Amino acid sequence: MHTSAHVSPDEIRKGFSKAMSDMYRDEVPLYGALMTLVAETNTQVLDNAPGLAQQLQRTGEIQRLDMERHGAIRVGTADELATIARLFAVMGMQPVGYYDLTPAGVPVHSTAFRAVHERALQTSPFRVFTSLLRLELIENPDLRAFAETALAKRAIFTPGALALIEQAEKHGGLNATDAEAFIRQALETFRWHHTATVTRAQYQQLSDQHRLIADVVAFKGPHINHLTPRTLDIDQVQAAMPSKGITPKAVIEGPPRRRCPILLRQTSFKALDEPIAFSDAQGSHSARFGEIEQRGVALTPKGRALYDQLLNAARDELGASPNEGNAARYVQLMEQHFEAFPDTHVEMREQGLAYFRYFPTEQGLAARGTADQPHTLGTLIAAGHVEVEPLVYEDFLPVSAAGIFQSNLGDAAQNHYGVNSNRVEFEKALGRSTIDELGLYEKTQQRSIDECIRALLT
Ligand code: OOG
Ligand code: NI
Repeated sequence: MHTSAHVSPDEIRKGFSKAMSDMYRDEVPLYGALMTLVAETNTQVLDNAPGLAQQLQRTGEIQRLDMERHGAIRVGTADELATIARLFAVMGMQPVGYYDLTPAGVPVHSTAFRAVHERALQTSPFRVFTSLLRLELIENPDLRAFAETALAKRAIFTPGALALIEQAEKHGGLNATDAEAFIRQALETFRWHHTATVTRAQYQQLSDQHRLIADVVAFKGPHINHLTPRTLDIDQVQAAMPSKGITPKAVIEGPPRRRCPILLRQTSFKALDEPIAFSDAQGSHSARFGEIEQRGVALTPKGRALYDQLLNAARDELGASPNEGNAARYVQLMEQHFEAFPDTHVEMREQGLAYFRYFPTEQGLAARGTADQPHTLGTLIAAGHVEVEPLVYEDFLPVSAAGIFQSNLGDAAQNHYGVNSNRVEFEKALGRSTIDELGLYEKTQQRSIDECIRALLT
């Protein structure tokens, strides 16, 4: 355990998230424009919906909203993944969930590093969607060997970062000076490089195999490819983006617009081509894009099954991937199919579709120990002694993630890989197992129930 001389991992994560955001805003000015737009929209939404403000106040989300963001990186080898896991562990981030993107033609599998306890999430909800390239999917043996050699040669962590990771592991934490140095050193891994490690022809070969393969193999490190702020109204931001010179992708990924948001809705805009110095010539590469997201309530296995069923039905009926041409029809089909998903928190709770958090109210605390005080959760809620709030979804969605990847890879990249998802292989590379996100939601929900019982009934 870390001693009092150690900075809490949550504080390191908070500092790192801020440093990453500052670096990205300096490098990608559109990210700054997007942050401003999201902040303006969030203020407007909260002004117009006092109920929502109250809900987010109670769950603590209002305090974390401005610093809330996720990023994404892609690594090339098992070693890189295992070390990134150790680096994130210093900041209290653990691998949650397993996402297989190969069915959608993206040659990676992924996890999301994030804090796992509601108190830690409250200090900093920073997450990093981390993908491992599946080199075995390169068919051409020469190209595969070339990619393996190029990756084996690179060192994506600074010696300083590696030393501080070891120190944190050995001593159970870092003091303030070392934590600051760690943030600075760790940031280097995520920085953009204007130079590539390969020739322009080699880059082209890798890119012809898959744009993503070139993005990982041709560079010195796993540059952060987007940083996503959280908005309270994604449709409003999407509609306002063009007026700020930002062109969003055709459709918003995830569930349709609803009164009670569920899971996660996301949209992104394409990055510009950026000049790159290859080892023999000038060229360009585009990798960095922008994304926004709106988060809703986390779903139980039953709720998630219903979500997947309705999403698949709408997509099957569309008969093609959503794109510019069929966007309006897609939205219409999604709205139509999702009519089968209850759109009040009461129904979702009664039908066991979503997770919630329970909070004792003033009224409940005042009635503590009185003769007519209710004694079950249901009756406490009915009497207004306990308030129920949705538990926010902290994770990602594989179909949405594939859509985000694809929108930034261009139309050429539509391979279909006939391989199986391989969680075992991924976890072997990672050096540990991934955490089941549903168990985390279940525990947070239960802790809030226990706390109500403690505060009101014991
Ligand atoms: C990650 C794409 C997925 C999301 O929010 O679903 C993602 C990537 O492009 O590396 O970030
Ligand atoms: Ni993202």
